[in-house]
Order: sequence, then C-alpha cells, then structure tokens
Amino acid sequence: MLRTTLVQHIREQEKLNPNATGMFTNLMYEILVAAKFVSLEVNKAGIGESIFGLTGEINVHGEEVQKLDRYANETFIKTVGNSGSVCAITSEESEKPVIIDPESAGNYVFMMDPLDGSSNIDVNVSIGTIFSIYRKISPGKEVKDEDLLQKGSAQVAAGYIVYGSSTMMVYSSGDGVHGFTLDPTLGEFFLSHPYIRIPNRGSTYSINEGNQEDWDENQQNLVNYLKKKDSLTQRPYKLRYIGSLVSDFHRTLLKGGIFMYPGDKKNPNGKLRLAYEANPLAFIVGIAGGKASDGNSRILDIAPSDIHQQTPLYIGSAGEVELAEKLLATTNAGN
Ligand code: FDP
Repeated sequence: MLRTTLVQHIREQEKLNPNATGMFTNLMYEILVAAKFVSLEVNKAGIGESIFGLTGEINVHGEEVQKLDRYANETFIKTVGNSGSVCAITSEESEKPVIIDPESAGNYVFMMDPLDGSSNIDVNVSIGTIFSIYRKISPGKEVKDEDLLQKGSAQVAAGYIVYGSSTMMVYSSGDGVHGFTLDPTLGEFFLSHPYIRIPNRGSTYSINEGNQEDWDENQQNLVNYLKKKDSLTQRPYKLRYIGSLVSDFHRTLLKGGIFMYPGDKKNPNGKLRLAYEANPLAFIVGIAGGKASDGNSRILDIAPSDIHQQTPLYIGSAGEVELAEKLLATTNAGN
C-alpha cells in the first residue's frame, strides 16, 4: 500500500492556497530534516557520553541546559535559518532573536521550544519540539518588534514533534490537524492520524499537584471538584501527569480531558511560555475542536509584550476548559 508522506501532504495543502510560492513547503521540509536529526540523537541519548547530561549552563529562564537542549536548538536554528524561508527565529533556549541576513531571508518568522520536557531526558520519558510559524507583517526587510510580538491568532501554522515510543509530528496549517509517524527504516514521516479531533469531554486532568499549596483558593477548588466522586457527572477524573508538556498535550489531544499549568504564589504567570508552548498548542487544539485559556480568556488573544513571557495555561477538551473557566471565576466551587 502506498502511504502519504508528510512532504506530499504539505504540497497538497499548499495547492489549496492559490497565492502559495512554495516557501512554506520549503520551510516545513527543513523543519522535518531538523526533527529527524534530533530524533536520531534522542534515540541515542545514553549511548556513549557525548550528548547525555548537562552543559553546565543556565538558560534565560534560569533552568539548567541539557546537552540535547543545546543540540536541538542549534540544529533547528541552523537548518531552518538556512532554508531561505525565514527572516527571524526566536527560541526558548536563546535570549535574543536570531535575525537572518536579509539577502537570504524569507517571509516567515519561526518560533520554537527546541526540546520541551528536557528534564525528562535522563529517565527515558518522551520529550518534544514545539514550533510556530508567523508571517513577517512589517513592510521592508528589517525585522521589527511587531513581527516577533504577534498574537497567537496570527499563526500561519504550528506543530510539535514527540520523540517517544515512536517519533511523531503533529501539525496544522489551518485545514485540520494531522499526525505523521516516522518510519525509522525509511527515514520518512507517513500520515497516520488524519484530521485529528479532540473529544468534547474527557476523563482525565493533568497538573503538577505538588504545587497545590501555592495555588489560590479557586484553583484548589477546581482540582477538588475534579477529584470528587459523583456518578452523575462521571467524577472523579483520573490524574495523568507526565511532566513533559508535549507528551501530556498529545495524550489530551487524542483522548480528551484537560491539562493545566496555573499561575501560583511563586510564579503568578505560571511556568509555560506563551510564544513557544501555549500559542502553538492553542492553535492546534482550536483547530481540533478544543480550547485553550489562561483561566479567563483565550490564549490566542493575548497580545505579547516580551518574546519570553509566561502564561497560565488551561488546554484540552472544550467541555473541561469551559468548566475550568467557570469554576475559576466562582468562589466556593468544589462540589
Ligand atoms: P521541563 O521543565 O522539563 O522542560 O516547560 C517546560 C516543562 O518541562 C514542560 O514540558 C512541563 O509540562 C513542565 O515544564 C513541567 O513543570 P513542573 O516540573 O513544574 O511540573
């Protein structure tokens, strides 16, 4: 049986746009190449000592940098940066944006978390890359703040790669969310999950409950509500928390339910990054029929003021995200 490759699929999608120049297809192709390099290194981590462990550096968010973090960051910057399709790259692992020489720059802005969940590398838990693509909106060749600080609703495409029991790429450029699985023998991604839809309700919640004492009362009530037994509303929900956002999100996208990383006393804006984590996953979940909120309003409507800013995140099935927003706005919920 002939299977559809990711590159064929992207070309087909591009045909839907009469103004397409091929630049987007080219960019996606280079993302795929970088993903294959990273996938190979992730699978080899632990064999030999070259790529395993810490670099000894601390990143812009105060976190220890793993060697694989650095490898993934450099690989994506080099591969995507040389594609001729982008004018700027921002990364969770790089303090400043990488601005591409105007002579070889394209019309897109690429944003990424090159290796999400990297504190799980040493224990063989699935990790991932998350990316997001915007158009350059300012006129002329110079990259301006307005190009780098667009609302999530302006994304042209977004996706993620899970380096797990198999390597999968899930992406959307607006017409459905599609999943592709890497066939390691051929080195090719094949369509395995066309038109993914998230169930309207799920049976799991996902949160780092060790932070409970730092949550405000409404957040505590929300989680207590989800845990309370009530057969009429099919409670309690099951708790599932991997601690690797791409993996927790991927499960939520396929099975339904809600993933939460709220603000708390230590981090009022939560831990996750708007540009590199919340926005791309919000774009994908929205197209799959789900929702993403900061607890009050849509993630995709937040106007960023900093490329590294954080946001609380509630993401998943429409039913559970709406429930979370309702309970977060209600005092004394929890029954
Ligand atoms: P990590 O620190 O391992 O890179 O944003 C990073 C992230 O992982 C997410 O992948 C994950 O969902 C979250 O942090 C886990 O944070 P906690 O350890 O605070 O639960």
